[in-house]
Amino acid sequence: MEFRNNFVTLKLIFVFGLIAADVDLHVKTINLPIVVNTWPFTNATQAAWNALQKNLSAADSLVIGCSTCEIEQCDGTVGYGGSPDEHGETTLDAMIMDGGSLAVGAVGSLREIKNAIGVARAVMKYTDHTLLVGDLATEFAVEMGFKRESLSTNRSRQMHLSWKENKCQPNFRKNVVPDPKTSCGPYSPKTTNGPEDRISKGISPDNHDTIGMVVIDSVGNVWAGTSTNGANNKIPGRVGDSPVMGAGSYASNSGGGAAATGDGDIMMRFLPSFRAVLEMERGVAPDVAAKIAMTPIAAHYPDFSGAVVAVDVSGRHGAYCHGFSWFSYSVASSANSTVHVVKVPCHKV
Ligand code: SD4
Repeated sequence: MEFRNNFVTLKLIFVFGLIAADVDLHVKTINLPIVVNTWPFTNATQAAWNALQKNLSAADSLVIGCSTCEIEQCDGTVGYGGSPDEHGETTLDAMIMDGGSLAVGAVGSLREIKNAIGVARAVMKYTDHTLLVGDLATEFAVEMGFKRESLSTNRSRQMHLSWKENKCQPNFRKNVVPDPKTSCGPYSPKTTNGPEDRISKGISPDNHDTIGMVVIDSVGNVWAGTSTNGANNKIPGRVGDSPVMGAGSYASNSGGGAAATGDGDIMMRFLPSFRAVLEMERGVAPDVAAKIAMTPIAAHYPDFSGAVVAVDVSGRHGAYCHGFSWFSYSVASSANSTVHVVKVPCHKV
């Protein structure tokens, strides 16, 4: 009997010890609030973090963070004056998502408005829709008080001129005449079609950097968003992955948030941000969730370049990338409020 009592006591100590250890572990991994965004766009991270510190909502902080990149034209691939299309015009894609209500606001191929993330927020706030595109998205933005102005700059005009002088190379056309590999349009369909395969257009960290941001406030409200001027020399009307929920970004208060950057025409076929968040909802660590999300893309398209950054509801973060040599993302959190950049080596074929 005495032995039995001792055994029960020992067993209880063991069980409570495990619970205590578990609680301790849990407390240590809570790292909220947190701001994470793609690439070393640290001014954007800082702006969002400062906003959180002033008790602004996660939504407002995210809009402030992404707007900072739009104003600074981060890497020339966010905001006005970058990635001119075949006509030389810059158009913008952006989205914002609330992980609590799962509400989304997004704009695609937005013309003549600089603050695309602001317009995406306005779509969420002032409409029951999810995604507005093109000229009519501009009309909506103007109604909501955004200024209509040209998105072209000397740099974007020069980029477009160089592209035309280089026989419009590279471009995104296929199975058309004249041969899009050697000549500019106008194009018309070829009667006998060639291969449907898509060749990677040389996407690298130098020419293709969307800002994707996840903000989680101190009580666990998860918001995610993106803003980009898309792909260089795109066909006018093209919308990339960035404003597509689940592709460009995704948020869920029960899993976390994720955002993608890279070759959007490929990425949006796999909804990698949605997939990463689903994995985190099942308790998978962010870096593993990002890897699970990206692996099928690389299996189908070995030439593909892109990355997913993921943050779970405890504020753990990680990323996975393919095709680039490396990918980096910026972080500020309760654990380390100094904005810092995490560099991740990428998987290559
Ligand atoms: C797009 N995914 O439009 C975007 C561009 C981009 O990193 O990421 N860049 O395809």
